[in-house]
Amino acid sequence: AKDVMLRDGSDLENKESLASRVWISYKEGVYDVTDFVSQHPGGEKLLIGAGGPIEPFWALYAVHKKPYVYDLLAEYRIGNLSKADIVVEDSDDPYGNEPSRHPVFNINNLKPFNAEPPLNVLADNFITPNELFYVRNHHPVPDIEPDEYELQIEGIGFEEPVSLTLSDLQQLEQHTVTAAIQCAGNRRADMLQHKPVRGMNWGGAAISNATWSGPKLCDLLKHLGWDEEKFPSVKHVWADGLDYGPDGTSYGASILIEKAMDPRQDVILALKMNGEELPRDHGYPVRLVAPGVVGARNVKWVGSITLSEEESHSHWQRRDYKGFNPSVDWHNVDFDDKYAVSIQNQPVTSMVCDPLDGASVQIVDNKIHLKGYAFSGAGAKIIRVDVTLDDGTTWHTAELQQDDSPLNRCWSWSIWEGDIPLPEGAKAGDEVKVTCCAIDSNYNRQPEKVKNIWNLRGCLSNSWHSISVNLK
Ligand code: MTE
Ligand code: MO
Repeated sequence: AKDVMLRDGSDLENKESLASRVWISYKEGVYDVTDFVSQHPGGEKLLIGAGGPIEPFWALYAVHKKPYVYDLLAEYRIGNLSKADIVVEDSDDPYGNEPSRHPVFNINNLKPFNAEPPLNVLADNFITPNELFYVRNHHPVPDIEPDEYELQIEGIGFEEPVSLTLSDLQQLEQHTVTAAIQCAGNRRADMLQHKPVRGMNWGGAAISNATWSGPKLCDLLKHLGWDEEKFPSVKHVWADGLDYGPDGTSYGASILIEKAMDPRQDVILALKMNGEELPRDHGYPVRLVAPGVVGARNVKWVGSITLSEEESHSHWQRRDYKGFNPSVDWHNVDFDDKYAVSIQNQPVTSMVCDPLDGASVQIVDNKIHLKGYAFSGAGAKIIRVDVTLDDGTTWHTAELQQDDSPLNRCWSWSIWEGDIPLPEGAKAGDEVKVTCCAIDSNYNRQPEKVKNIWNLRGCLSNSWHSISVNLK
């Protein structure tokens, strides 16, 4: 078995190349993962451990240590290590310098840290307090010295990268926008109930609402003398983070030039969140806030901005966060398909947050009190949230708490609330199904069923939300 391990593993040049076969060991098993690596998004992460035990590398990617990965690996097993060769290496924990977090979080994954607040806590605040704002990290949180921070601006129109300090950014005109950020995987748990998907098992609280302040990206580029008219070939603006994975790649994504350069689209380089400096978990010291655009493009710890003809080459832009026909699954998925478009703007969604599913609810005057959030992307404001307690026979309209933004330039979520009349004859001891559906200013409404929007990565799970409550 040792010979097998060394065949490629002894040669550093070769071991990262797919031209030859790639071997790893896990516990006592030896696996030929060549095909796994090319067929699974993120599979190339295995390459850093090629030619040796995979355990120390998986310690960095705890999220991969899920039973389905073991199942997937099983079919690539080609043999066993001899007893003498079984070594499990220790590695320094790259997650040794994480910020402290609020104990109320439901933690989906510790390393990297991924957590959401309980739904009924989330809906209590129109502006989510910083310490309750959901966290979605792909890497360890970088620890950035403000004095050493530099933002590089580069790409088409810049002969050389321009470097800016934090105080350069602070001296530009500051804008404040109220914007919800939502993960593409929010409510993935609902999609899972229809059919298994691959991804972090988020409930409905991978969305939060904050006020963000900083210079507009378009103002910054104009300030540097960059003229959009002169460079019509630029179609995408990349943002790359200063958080790195074990293979040295940083998190990155891109947004469209139309979004970035239109002053009314309110794309900012946020320096503040709810009036305070950004918390480390949310991108200290600088974060791209592209309101109305899916969370994944709101790059934290921004280290560089690149103007390009192409969208970002990052894994998260091209091999993740895309939607597919419900009949596409892992055996026939093609992330390069021309119809597999990277998610930017988000569709309309809503949730019942309080009470929680399965809770007991007090009847008052033949009504029950319900509360939740509603949100839509691309600046569409929520115009109505309808609620039914009898499976759609009777709909009631909830009250909305909103900011004062116009109908087509709203980046905030809405909190909905109401004393909703019970169906006739409903009494204490009964179970009632509660369903909500939001409508946005484009008169788009949520799809009724999850079945027809199911996709293998569990993205954009926005069908009607239902819970059951017990009347008391
Ligand atoms: N930016 C960097 N640099 N690294 C990341 O891991 N995660 C993205 C995005 N920006 C991420 C990032 C994803 S997928 C989401 S949903 C949001 O940040 C989460 O933002 P939050 O942690 O402030 O809620
Ligand atoms: Mo996300």
